[in-house]
Amino acid sequence: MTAKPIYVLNGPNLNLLGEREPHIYGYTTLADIEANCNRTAAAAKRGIVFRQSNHEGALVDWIHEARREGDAIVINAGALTHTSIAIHDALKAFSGPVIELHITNVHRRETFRHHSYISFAATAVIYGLGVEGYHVAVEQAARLAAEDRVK
Ligand code: CA2
Repeated sequence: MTAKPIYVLNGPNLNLLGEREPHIYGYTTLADIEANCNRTAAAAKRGIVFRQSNHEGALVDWIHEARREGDAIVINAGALTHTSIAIHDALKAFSGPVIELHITNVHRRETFRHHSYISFAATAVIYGLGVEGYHVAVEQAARLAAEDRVK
């Protein structure tokens, strides 16, 4: 069967990467990250679907789309990580590998960032590697998908 793409989904405010708060998130833009993810996926002979939204429902819809069209999900849900049972429930309905990703080490930040609804539905969690985490996440998502790994 032909390999389906890896969905790389980004939540609220991540469109501001590289423009605001560079002391926390660095100077790399989301477009740069998308280009890097494309390179990483291509090396693993995969495609990616790379998206960002500031709206919870859009992310839920894309997770549903990935149930039909994708082999794995990498998700940085932004602040929705800490609040969204809807994203948790949608991810639970996805049978392939899910990698939760955060640019920063959320456990060194405010306590409200320490809890994640996404982690309950994730295969693996990567945080604190900066934007390089996307590369690691896509590489590992491709590996897990190639192994036909389910959650
Ligand atoms: O570390 C991460 O990747 C986060 O998911 C980023 C979220 C934050 O709410 C999570 O706790 C951790 C925030 C993304 C907002 O990104 C911005 C980038 C530039 C300027 C302002 C916000």
